[in-house]
Amino acid sequence: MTLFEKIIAREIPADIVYEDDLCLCFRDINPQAPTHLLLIPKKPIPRIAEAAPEDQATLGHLLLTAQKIAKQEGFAEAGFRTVINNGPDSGEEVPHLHLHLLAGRKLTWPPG
Ligand code: D5M
Repeated sequence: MTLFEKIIAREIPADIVYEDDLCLCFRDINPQAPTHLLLIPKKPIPRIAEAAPEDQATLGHLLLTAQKIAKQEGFAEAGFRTVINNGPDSGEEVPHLHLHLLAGRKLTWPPG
């Protein structure tokens, strides 16, 4: 079981900001911006590269939920960034698909 599955199962504590049948959102333990959330599907898809056609609805739901959370947490208008790391070169650490939601400061481009 990955770390994020343990958070879904409430075996590890997390600061949860949103939950529904398909996904869970909680604060990143090592924030890279004033607001740094992780939005994960409850289904343990390891990473985008391993998502299947049957995951289409879940993947779409994640993006629409990101929009909902941005409004709920009050950073939709100022702007935010979504990041999905995939594989070794990206810096992916936890093999359970997660969208980073970063907000609360002017973000630079290109990312590091
Ligand atoms: O991002 C993995 C992210 O997961 C990274 O930003 C730290 C975060 N993390 C690690 N452990 C925890 C716990 N226990 N709670 C909250 N956030 C956590 P990646 O894209 O895989 O590099």
